[in-house]
Amino acid sequence: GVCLGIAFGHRSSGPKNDRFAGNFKTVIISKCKAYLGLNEEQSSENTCEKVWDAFSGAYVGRDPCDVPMEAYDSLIHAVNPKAACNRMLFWSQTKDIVHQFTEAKKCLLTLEDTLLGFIMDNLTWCSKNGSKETFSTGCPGWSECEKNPVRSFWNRVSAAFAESACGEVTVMLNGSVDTPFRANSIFASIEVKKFSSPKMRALNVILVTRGNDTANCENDSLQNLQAVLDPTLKYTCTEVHRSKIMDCISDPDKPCGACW
Ligand code: AVW
Repeated sequence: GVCLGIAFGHRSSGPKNDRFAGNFKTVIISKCKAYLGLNEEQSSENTCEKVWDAFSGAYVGRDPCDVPMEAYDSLIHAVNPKAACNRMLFWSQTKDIVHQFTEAKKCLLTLEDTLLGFIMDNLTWCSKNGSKETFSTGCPGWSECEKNPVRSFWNRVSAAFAESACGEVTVMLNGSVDTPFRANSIFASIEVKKFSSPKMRALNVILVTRGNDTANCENDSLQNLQAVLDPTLKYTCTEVHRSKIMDCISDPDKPCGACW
């Protein structure tokens, strides 16, 4: 099932749209079942069918540049994920390392380790005005139009994930770029705005560095982050060399607490 998902995840190649359409549902259902099988989460016989119905209902038959994030409201309500207090890991410009990390250590989890994030990660989809089909090629790119089905999905699930944030929250940011806290990232434009105390207590930034690096915890963009953050939240920032995290990932005996 998971392999099938990966096989259909590429945008540039793949079968023609009309042959793909029926398979996209199969990909979603099989990734959904694979996730539920691996994660002891309470679910019923028809959970994955409900996910498909709510998911496809958001964009099927609609113009691929006119799917607002609210279209996925009923999907969020259908799944209603439970928050993992003190274990939530946000990220921006650090996708590869965070997912290697959560794969190796179970102490923290990202949006892509939750049901909806897991199912849709690396997939592209859209429909057309008046169509009943799902296509996975010829869909608008991320920035081609704002209200495309993929971008609106990630905006909506990210908002829900951040809204549920509780206790101590971690974010891994990239210290090898000029602007680790990028204004039009999902983390800055959606997630940070949803963080609120007292449910959430603290935001702990892990700034991943690589020696002679461009950014440190004093970076201007991180000053902006502190300025826009709910002032009653505690804020910390720790610079951690990438190799220290990589060592931790490759050593199963190293507990999470030893990674930074
Ligand atoms: P990111 P975010 N063009 O690393 O904070 C194409 O900046 O946004 O992290 N694809 C894009 C673009 C773009 N301009 N911008 C974003 N993407 C896609 C959910 C692309 O697939 C989690 F909870 C890229 O790899 C994190 O805390 C991905 O979005 C947060 O949102 C991430 O861009 C990460 O989003």
